[in-house]
Amino acid sequence: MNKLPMPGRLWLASDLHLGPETPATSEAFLAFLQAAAQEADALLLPGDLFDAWIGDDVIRAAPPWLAAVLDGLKQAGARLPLWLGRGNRDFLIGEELAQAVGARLLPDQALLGTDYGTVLLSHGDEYCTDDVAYQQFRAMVRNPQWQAQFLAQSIPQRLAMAAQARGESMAANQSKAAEIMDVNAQAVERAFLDSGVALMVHGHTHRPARHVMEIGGKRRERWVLPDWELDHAQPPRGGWMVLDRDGPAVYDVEPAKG
Ligand code: LP5
Ligand code: MN
Repeated sequence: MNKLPMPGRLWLASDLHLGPETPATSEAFLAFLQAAAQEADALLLPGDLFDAWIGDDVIRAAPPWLAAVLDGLKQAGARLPLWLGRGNRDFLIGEELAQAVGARLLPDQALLGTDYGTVLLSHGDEYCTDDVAYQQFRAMVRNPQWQAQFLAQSIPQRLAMAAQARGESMAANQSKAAEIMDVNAQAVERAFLDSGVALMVHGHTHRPARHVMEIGGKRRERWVLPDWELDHAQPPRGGWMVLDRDGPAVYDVEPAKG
């Protein structure tokens, strides 16, 4: 794995799940982007920025909610290094989107050379190996042939398939045991040993936490980023990580007043 030099004060946020039905979350995210542009040295968004991403070609005729998000990303991308990762909802993010907003794409497992040492950053879904049905779905949709066939369909067809997949996913999750939808301890251990890092950061599970453990005779920390939900949850929630020479810290977002 190549290490990406990532000096200075990093801001990280994942699992925003932005879409046409998340105006309050989008508004909080746009404010967050502006704050990042002022205070951070780089901004990293390691997956599920979008609720469902059906292909970069949607930006050519972006609906208003998306145009606003793209505009905010573009303004941020013009002021600081902006990195986009792919999650399980937006695995189809590609170069067209990245270029349009002045971002670079993160590899699925990114080694970051930070002022706090080397950090392993990912979305996190790859470590949920107990969720066999999900891993089968992941293998299918990560297959380049499947992606080419999916992208060859019209936007309305793809939107309909995405809606169906979201519905089936929500139904499937109702009947899964909670532990199955968390990371697998061996998968985490392997990631620590293979990468050699002392700090791993990911999102996806919506279980924000700091886990301290010893693996291979070395102290390791796994930090889980929070998801954002300022439209349909009471109380609204969301947050981001600041990672600098002093290590990681997580902050809650403020819902917009008004
Ligand atoms: O996303 P979330 O939080 O609900 O649950 C995830 C896992 N589910 C997914 C599936 C996505 O939500 C689907 C939306 C992707 C939109 C992208 C657009 C491209 C369209 C793709 C069209 C096929 O990631 C869920 C995990 C959970 O995280 C916790 O880790 O458990 O995994 C599943 O729910 C997988 C299911 O168990 C089985 C697969 C259901 C989808 C079936 C696809 C049907 C396609 C129909 C097309 C006509
Ligand atoms: Mn996710």
